[in-house]
Amino acid sequence: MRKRTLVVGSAVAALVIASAIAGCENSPTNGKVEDKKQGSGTLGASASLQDLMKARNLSEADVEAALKTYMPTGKHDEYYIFASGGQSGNVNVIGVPSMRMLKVIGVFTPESWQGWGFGGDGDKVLEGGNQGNHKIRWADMHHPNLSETKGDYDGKYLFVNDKANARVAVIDLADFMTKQIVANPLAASDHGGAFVTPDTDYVIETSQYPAPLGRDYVPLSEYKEKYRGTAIFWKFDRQKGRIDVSKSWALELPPYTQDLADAGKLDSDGWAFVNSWNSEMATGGTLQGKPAIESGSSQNDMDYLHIINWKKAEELVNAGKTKTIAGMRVLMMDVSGPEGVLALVGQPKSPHGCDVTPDGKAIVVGGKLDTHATIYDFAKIKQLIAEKKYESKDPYGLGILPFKETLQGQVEIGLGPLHTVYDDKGNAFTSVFIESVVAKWSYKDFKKPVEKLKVQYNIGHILAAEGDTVSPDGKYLVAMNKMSMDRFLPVGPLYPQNFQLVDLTGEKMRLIADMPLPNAEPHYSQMIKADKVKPIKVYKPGTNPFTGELDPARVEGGKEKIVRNGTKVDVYMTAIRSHFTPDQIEVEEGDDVTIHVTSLETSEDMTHGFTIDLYNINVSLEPGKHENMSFKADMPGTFPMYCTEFCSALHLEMQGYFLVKPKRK
Ligand code: K7E
Ligand code: CUA
Repeated sequence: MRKRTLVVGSAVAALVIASAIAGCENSPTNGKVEDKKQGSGTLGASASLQDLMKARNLSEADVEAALKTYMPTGKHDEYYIFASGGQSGNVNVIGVPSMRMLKVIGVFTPESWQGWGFGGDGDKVLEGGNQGNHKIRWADMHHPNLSETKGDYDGKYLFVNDKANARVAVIDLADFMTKQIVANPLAASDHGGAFVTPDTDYVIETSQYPAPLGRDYVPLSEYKEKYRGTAIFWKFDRQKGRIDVSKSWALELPPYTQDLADAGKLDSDGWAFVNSWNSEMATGGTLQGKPAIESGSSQNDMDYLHIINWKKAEELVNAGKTKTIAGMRVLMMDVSGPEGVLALVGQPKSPHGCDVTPDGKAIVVGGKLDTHATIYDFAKIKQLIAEKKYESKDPYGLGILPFKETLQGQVEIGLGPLHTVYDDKGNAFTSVFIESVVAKWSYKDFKKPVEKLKVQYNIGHILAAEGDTVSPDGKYLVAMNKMSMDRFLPVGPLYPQNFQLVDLTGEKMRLIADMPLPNAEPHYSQMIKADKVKPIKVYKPGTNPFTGELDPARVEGGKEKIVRNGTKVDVYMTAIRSHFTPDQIEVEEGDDVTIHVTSLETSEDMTHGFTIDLYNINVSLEPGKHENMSFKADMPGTFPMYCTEFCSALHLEMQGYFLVKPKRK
């Protein structure tokens, strides 16, 4: 007890020293001795640190946590978190250790500040995510994944999945903008994505709820025969920074509900692993007196881990051993099974999480209804498959490996282990949902958890600094909690989620900050060293961010014009403090209008916006950016158009008129 007081006491001493130093540098009374004697630093003339702690009811541990997370103005965080925005469909960018929100990247859902989805070129990206003729403008985002080089984050791209509508998006970290959305033509929902292979050759997306491939109507009575899972390997073209749909392919999977996926690395490079539940193939039917899927899918003691040799699958695909379904080349189970490209091994009851260790030698799987983390030995799996040592086959002819012979071990973790991340010292950190703890254990010697840290409350995913790469940093971990209960001011029955930052530098894990997530349920997130991400500050004048090139319709100062061709009107416009040129546009009802606007600004953080009242047109014009907005002038009347960003003292004056003359009757 005494010792502890001493240890944390030293943190307070550090704060006193730190504040005294700050006082010397900044205070106008610099150098005055009596100032330092009071020990007040910049904390205020009357309050000493002890008084302040008393007044705010802070313990020494609180002060130490504050010291570890406080970011003085102008100083930058050490890490970025790229967090799934869950049902918001967008990505949250957060700084660590301050846990300050830095950006919300518009991805699947229109984001009005960024002018994302309101008439500009971003609409074309959103269109890419339509499923058939269905325009989808939201997502249930689960797993963001940063691009990797040799198994390490390279800070170039971010990939995210949409569980509800089976889509994957590509975000370029040069400007933190979404560049592409691809729609899965085979599956109706996804979950095991978006996970990248160690050099980002592929972005993996595996389905969640089985459905006929291509989503045709098939009655549920034919579930076993016609419903399927799938794994798409989206080919990523790094040069172009886009997924190349034509070079992408898929695997047919059995209709066990595939859950999470991870790509192998180092020793297991060339392989991928997908866990699943519902080997029972339950389909519910509660009105007919059948058990709900919840219990129907929890009958068997074992479900299946899917093991995919994707390097070999790629060869078979290139050799034309595929069937084309909904435009996608699919390697069917009657080829992949006998070729040993797809094999199964048992997994204890209702598994969740599927996390390859940093050395690539093992795969760790949690069990929602099991108390263990199960650690599979990749070398053993590979050997058994090479020797075709299957203990049995599933109804689809897929070989099932002998469970016990694939294991490195199992570790008793607690109630409801889910996901696992790693540090740089051979430790694994597993989120334990029911018990609401982070369990720390060694994946080298499978010791019982060496430590458990209570978190508030009911942790889902877990993330650590570069904690799923070949070289984790340790240092920080975040518990991504599903419930916040009493942690924050009440805001009605829908509570924020709670990110809790954990300091890993000491001997024990230490909770040092809470952050409410008010815009949806984040599932996974990743944390990358900030200096690996190198965003641009301004665009080269006339750049279209969606092509990355100078736009053919870009406008130079002095070349603004309005061109009419029949009922087609093209407006070539520029924006610069504090006016649009032209600032009067008159068209006729029914005209097809395109406004091409280039920001002529070249200085950092000098953003304009452009909107036309009532026309649902709104774009953001960062310096140098070019946008094209096409719409039908179907609403006659008088519409002010203006800049939506407070850009200068005369920002309010940055306006004009868009007039639509009614058709003569
Ligand atoms: Cu929420 Cu990764 Cu979709 Cu677990 S998943 S928590
Ligand atoms: Cu431009 Cu306000």
